[in-house]
Amino acid sequence: TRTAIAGIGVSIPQTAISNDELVASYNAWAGKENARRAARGEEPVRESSSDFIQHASGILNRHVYERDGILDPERMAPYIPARSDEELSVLAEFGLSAARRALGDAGTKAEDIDLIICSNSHPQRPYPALAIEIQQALGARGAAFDMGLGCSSALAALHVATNLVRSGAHRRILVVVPELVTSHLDFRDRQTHFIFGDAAVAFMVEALGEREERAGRFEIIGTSLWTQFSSNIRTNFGHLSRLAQDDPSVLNMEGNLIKQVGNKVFKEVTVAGHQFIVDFLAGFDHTPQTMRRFWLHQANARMNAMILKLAFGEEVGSDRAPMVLDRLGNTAAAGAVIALEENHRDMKTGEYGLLCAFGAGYSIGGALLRMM
Ligand code: CO8
Repeated sequence: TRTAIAGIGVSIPQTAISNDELVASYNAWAGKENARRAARGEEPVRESSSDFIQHASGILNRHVYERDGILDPERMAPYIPARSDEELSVLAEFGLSAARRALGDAGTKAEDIDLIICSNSHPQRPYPALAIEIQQALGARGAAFDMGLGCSSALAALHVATNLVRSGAHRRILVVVPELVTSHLDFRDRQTHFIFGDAAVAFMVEALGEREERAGRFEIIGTSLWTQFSSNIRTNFGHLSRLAQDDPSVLNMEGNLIKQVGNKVFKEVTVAGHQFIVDFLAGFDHTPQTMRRFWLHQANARMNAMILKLAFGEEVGSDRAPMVLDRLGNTAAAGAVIALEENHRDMKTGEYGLLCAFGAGYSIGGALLRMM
C-alpha cells in the first residue's frame, strides 16, 4: 500500500520572549544568586548574553505557552495551574489545537481516524495515555497510544504510522506532537535557558487511493530511524527521582531537568546527521542534489548549515533548507514539521523533499516525501 501525509496542523502559542528579555531575567537572577554565593564563599555564576545566543545558535526569539513566570527572576518557570482529572489536561489541549488543524487540512472527519499516536519528547504523564484523551476529545474510533524518541519523536511516529498503514493494520492514523519544552527547562542554566520554545504539531497518515487525491499532499516514499546511545542530552526526571531523597514526599527537580554537553552534541550530530542523509537517500537512488527541499530538525542554524555542506559538498541556502528556529527557538520534535508546513506550497508535483530530525538518544529519523 502506498501512503501519504494527507494533512498537517501547527499550533504556536501567541506569547513570545526575545533574547534580550530572556537574558535580562537570567542576569537579574544571576545578580541575586551571586550575592548569595559570595556570602557562602562560592564561585559566581556567569552572565548570559544575547550576542552569544544569536551567534552560537541562530535563535532570536521563542514562543512560549506561558511567559510571565519564566521571566520572573524569583520563579524562572512557567506558571501552569493544576487541573482536575475531570478537565482536559494541558498537553491534550495543546495537542488538540494542532490535531484539529491537521483534520481540517486533510479534509477528514475525526470518526474516520482509526489510530492516534501521541509522540513527544516531554510527555505529561505515564498513563492514561494522552493519545486516548485526545481520541476521546476528538471523537475518533479505534485505538490510541503514546510513544516518544526525544526530538525525533515526530519522525519515529511517522515511521510507525507509515508502516502500520502499509501493512493494512490501520487506514488513517493521526500523529499528535505536543511539545511544551519550557515546562522541563531549567531557566537558571546558562547553557540551555535560551534554546527551547513551545509548539504543537499534528499530521495525518493514510493510504493512497483512500479517496480522491488532491494536489498539495505528500506521498511517503520511505522512512527510516537510526539510534545510538548517548547521555550527552539527558533528563533524569521520572518517578525514581524522588526516591534518592531523605524525604520522598518532596519532589526536588534539582539536576533532573534537561542537561546537555552542547559542543559534543554539535560535533557528533554533524557527523551522524550528514551520513544518515546521504545513506538514507542512496537507499532510494537519490542524492541530496535531487531534493527540492530539506526540512531539518530546528536546533541550531550553524549545525544545519554544516550538515548540509557536508552532504552536498557546498553551501546550501535557506530556500533549499528553510529555518524557523530564529523565530521559534528549538521546538523539539515539532520543529522540522513546522518547517515542512510553512515551506511546501511552492513545490511542484513530483518534486522530492527530506524531512529529517535529530534528537536525544541519540536518534535520527528521516522521511523521503514526494509532492503529489
Ligand atoms: N551566554 C554567554 N556565554 C555563554 C552562554 C550564554 N548563555 N552559554 C555558554 N557560554 C559560553 C561558555 O561559557 C563558553 O565560554 P568559555 O569558553 O569562556 O567557558 C563559550 O560560551 C562556548 O560554550 P559552548 O562550547 O558550550 O557553546 P557552543 O558554541 O557549543 O554553543 C550550543 C552552545 C548553542 C548549545 C551549541 O553547542 C549547540 O547548539 N549544540 C548542539 C546541541 C543542541 O542543538 N542542543 C539543543 C537541544 S538537543 C536537540 O535538539 C537535538 C540535538 C541533536 C541530537 C544528536 C543526534 C545524533
